[in-house]
Amino acid sequence: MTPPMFESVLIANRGEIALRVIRGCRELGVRSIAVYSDADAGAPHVRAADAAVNIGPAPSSQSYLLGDRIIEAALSEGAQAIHPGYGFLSEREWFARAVRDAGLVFIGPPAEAIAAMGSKTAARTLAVAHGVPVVPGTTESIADAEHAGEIASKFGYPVLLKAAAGGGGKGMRVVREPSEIAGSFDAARREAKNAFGDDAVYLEKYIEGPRHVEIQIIGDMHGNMVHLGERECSVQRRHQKMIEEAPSVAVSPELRAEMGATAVRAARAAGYVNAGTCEFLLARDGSYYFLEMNTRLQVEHPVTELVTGIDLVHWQLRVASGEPLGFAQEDISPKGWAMECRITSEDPANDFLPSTGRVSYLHLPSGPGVRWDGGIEIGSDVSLHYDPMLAKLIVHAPNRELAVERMHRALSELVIGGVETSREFHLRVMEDSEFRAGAIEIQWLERRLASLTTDAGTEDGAMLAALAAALLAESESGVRGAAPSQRESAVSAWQRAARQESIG
Ligand code: MV4
Repeated sequence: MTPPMFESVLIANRGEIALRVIRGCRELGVRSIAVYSDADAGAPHVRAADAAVNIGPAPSSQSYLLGDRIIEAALSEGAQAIHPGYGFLSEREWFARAVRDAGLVFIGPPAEAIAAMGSKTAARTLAVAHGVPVVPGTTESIADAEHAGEIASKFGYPVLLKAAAGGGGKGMRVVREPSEIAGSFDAARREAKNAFGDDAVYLEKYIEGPRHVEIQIIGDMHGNMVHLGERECSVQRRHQKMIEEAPSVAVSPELRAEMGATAVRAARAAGYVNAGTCEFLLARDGSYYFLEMNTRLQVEHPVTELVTGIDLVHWQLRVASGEPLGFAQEDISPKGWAMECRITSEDPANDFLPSTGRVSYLHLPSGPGVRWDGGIEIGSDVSLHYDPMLAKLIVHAPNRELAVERMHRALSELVIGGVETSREFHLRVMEDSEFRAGAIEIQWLERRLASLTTDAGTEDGAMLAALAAALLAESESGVRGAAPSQRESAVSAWQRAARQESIG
């Protein structure tokens, strides 16, 4: 007997992810209840939902982070469950517990699983106990600088000091020489104390030039758990991912099966249910190491949905309501290639400075293999209250080369007026020879950034005139949107025109 689906679900989030979850609810016949801050009274997610509740002023500390108020809203609106999205309350153990204690279902893992993966050293210990490979290093925190020196010598330089309470790269320090260990240890401790209120620091061997590869898993309440393959997330800047893809050029079917089984083992060890992601470093020599587990639906989940055909939000709702998983491991294999660009209100020409303003114009890409998961519309106010991610542009194509070409085409259709965005930057990445060759690792973007953002002169008059001339020439020759080889000549026509303009 299949248990009934929820009648009504509250979505404790905003922006694109709130809309994504509302869409999933609607498709399953579930009534959706939005929450919103004063700043979001006119936001798209409020109108998209079947009902909406104001939860406070604009700052998220007075609205989207107020767990008790959100639970009250869920109870008063008759919801049976709360979907937290990502960020905000999604990985707070106390919130998952409070939702459960209020007699509601938290659409995510049990509070105990969030706790088990919350401390990085606890997660490492759990992994080791279950035969999941981790980077060589300590699991205990290090008492003093002298001890740090002894351990570093034992593992060999370079080493990486990490905050036990950390994650997301805060409080990390690379140490390349014995002379630096004492100073770095003290600094790492201070940083950890400031950032997390906990000065526990541990040490790992530093892996040079790895890829960030993560495995999506999903489990039900009946002991079934599968992995949905990997996502390649190496294109990041200051620990903010910018482009994600599935599959990864570095992962063979054999490695996928092995890392997938490893991720399922780690998740099972934590008593995991619902959707989650195990993060790994994939080293140049093909060895891989478990880093941490993200106990939520992630921003980049759509690339996995596109290559597996599995709707992760549907299955989050289904397994949370008690339904068993409707597919087994052997049913899952990635088809084609998916890629996602995070469209943020940041100015790449200005060191990715956040840009604010009102969206004055919006033209969305469409056509074959294009998906837009957005949270904005014309008239939306982009403020500094919330995350700068406005939307995700996702494409699906038969192979990576075609996915890159399709992403370039889709980005070139996209127009956002009123705020600076990362669109232009993404266009340049799609044209980059190293990116096109798949030669990416976690330091790639920061190394390549200068050449991707310089001669970004499209804003000066000469370049604009040149662009207009080139576009006119393209439209006359019908080359815009044509095959890659032809587009190459359009680019050089553009460059020729630009050069002539600057000479003339
Ligand atoms: C590492 C590493 C190299 N060696 N650990 C960064 C965030 C946190 N999740 C772990 N991180 C790293 N741990 C060892 N032993 C390099 C990183 C790292 C990184 C990892 C994933 C994605 C982006 C990154 C950017 C810089 C450093």
